[in-house]
This record gives sequence, structure tokens and C-alpha cells, in this order.
Amino acid sequence: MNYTNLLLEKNGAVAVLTINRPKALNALNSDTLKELSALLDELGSDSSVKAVILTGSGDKAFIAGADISQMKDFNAIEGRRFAQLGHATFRKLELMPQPVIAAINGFALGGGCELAMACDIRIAGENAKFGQPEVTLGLTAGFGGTQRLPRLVGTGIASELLFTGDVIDAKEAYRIGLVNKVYPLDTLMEEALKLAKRISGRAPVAVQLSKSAIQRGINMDLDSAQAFEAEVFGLTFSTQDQTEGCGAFLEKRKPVFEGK
Ligand code: CO8
Repeated sequence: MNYTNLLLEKNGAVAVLTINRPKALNALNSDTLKELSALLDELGSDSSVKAVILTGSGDKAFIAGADISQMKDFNAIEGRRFAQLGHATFRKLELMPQPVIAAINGFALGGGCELAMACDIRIAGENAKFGQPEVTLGLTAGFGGTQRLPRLVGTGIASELLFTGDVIDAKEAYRIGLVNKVYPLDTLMEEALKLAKRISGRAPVAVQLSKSAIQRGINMDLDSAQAFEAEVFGLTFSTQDQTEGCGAFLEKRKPVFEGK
């Protein structure tokens, strides 16, 4: 498939996916969401891809939100459909096998903040700005923000951000646990690649099963989640990577994982 609003680059086992609508600060319209959904399917089934980095084009915005010019004339049905398209697309980030790192290189507002929250790991440039400004537009957050933000930062802080629409800087996002690390913008992609490559060097099946245990388990009660974890843990003993990893440790050498 050809993509109009997305760029894809491969750097070894790392796929770098860029939302590419710089004139609209990478705002998400339905065409972009549909392309993203298709590309995530493609990457998810590509076993040569061990980690994905998601970023925005230019040095001003990660994603400045859902596309306001497209949304302004929606009726209720269209609004619901658009929200559902966003939900289904963002959920693919959580359920695809490979870890996804959001490299947040500027504004991550509304749907942009929500997209970042659907990634497994978030790192930010010092210029990044976060917020859910929907209430300033007469909207609620509609791409999962009312659900993922409280899960990530707690209901008190999430409520304040969702009720005020306040925009916070990268330092504050780090303080509240919304991002893992903050880097100068000019080193952000280098750091994202370093992290993605570190992850790609680990046993791929074990990394993917860890992701699955986190993403599935977070929505279960503890007993069910631990039962799932036990199944996942057991499964690792059927992999060559487990034999290789444990063997290499005992033989005091570096493991060579094949993702089998
Ligand atoms: N949608 C469409 N176009 C946008 C968006 C957007 N979200 N953000 C910026 N743009 C466009 C601007 O219109 C402008 O276009 P043009 O050059 O043609 O006038 C261009 O990008 C550059 O933007 P600015 O000139 O405004 O740049 P500034 O540096 O002055 O400001 C800001 C940058 C602060 C990021 C500013 O652009 C802004 O406030 N943008 C909107 C941010 C926002 O409110 N985002 C939330 C949108 S709502 C949302 O995401 C809901 C998600 C759930 C949807 C569920 C649907 C049912």
C-alpha cells in the first residue's frame, strides 16, 4: 500500500513511522488514521521488525490533535464513527506484537497525546507540550484520553488536565510520569533508536510476550492477570531463545537470539 500521510523507514530491525502532515502540525484526519491502521497491520505481521518508533514530521509537532477542520461539521454519528476509528487504530498499537516507542518531538495535544499514550514507551524532546484541550473546543477527549490518562498518571492529575485543557511542558510530563525521559530535541531520535535497538537485541518472543502480559493483564483482575503471566512464562520454555539465553548465561557468553 502507498501512504500519503505516513513515512516509513527501516533501520535494521527498527521501523520508524512518521506521521507526515507538517502543514497541519500532523493533525490526524480519518485518511491518516486509516493509513496508520493499515501500516500497523503490515508492521505487526513483519517478523523482521522487532521494535517500532512513532514520531511526527518537522521539529514543531508530534501531533497537534485530531483534525479540527475535518471535525468541525461532524454530526453525532460521524463524531462517534471518528472516535471509533481512533479507538480501533490506537488499540492496534497496544496489541501488535512489537513494542512501540513514541518519540514526542513537539506538540502532543488532544488526539496526539492520546496516540502517544497508546504507545508502550514515551520519550520526549525538551520542546514537547502535552495536553487534552478538547474542553476548550466544546469536546471531550475521544481517542481514549479519558481512559488512558487516568491509568497512566492517576485520576486526580488526569481530571485536572481533562477538565482544564491546560497544556504542560516536557518537564511536567516527566514529573507526573507521562513520559519516561526527556532529551534535547536534536538527540531525541538518536535516543529513541538506541532504546529501540537495545530492545531489539533482547529475546524477541520474550519481549513480545512481556508486552502482551502488560497490555492484556492491565485490564484484568490480579488473579486472572497472574494466571495469564504464568501461561506466558511457561510458553517461553518452548522457545529456542530460552535455551540460548539461559545457556549463554551459564557459558558466560553473549546470547544470539533468533526469535524462535
Ligand atoms: N487540526 C487541524 N489543523 C491544525 C491542528 C489541528 N488539531 N493544529 C494545528 N493545525 C494547523 C493550523 O490550522 C495551521 O494551519 P494554517 O497554516 O493552514 O492556518 C497550522 O496547523 C499551523 O498551526 P498554527 O498556526 O496554529 O501554529 P502555532 O504554532 O501558532 O500553534 C498550536 C500551534 C498551539 C499547536 C495550535 O496549532 C493549536 O492550538 N492547535 C490545536 C490543538 C488542539 O486543540 N488539539 C486538539 C484537537 S481536538 C482532538 O484532538 C480530539 C481528539 C478526539 C477526537 C474524537 C472525535 C470524535
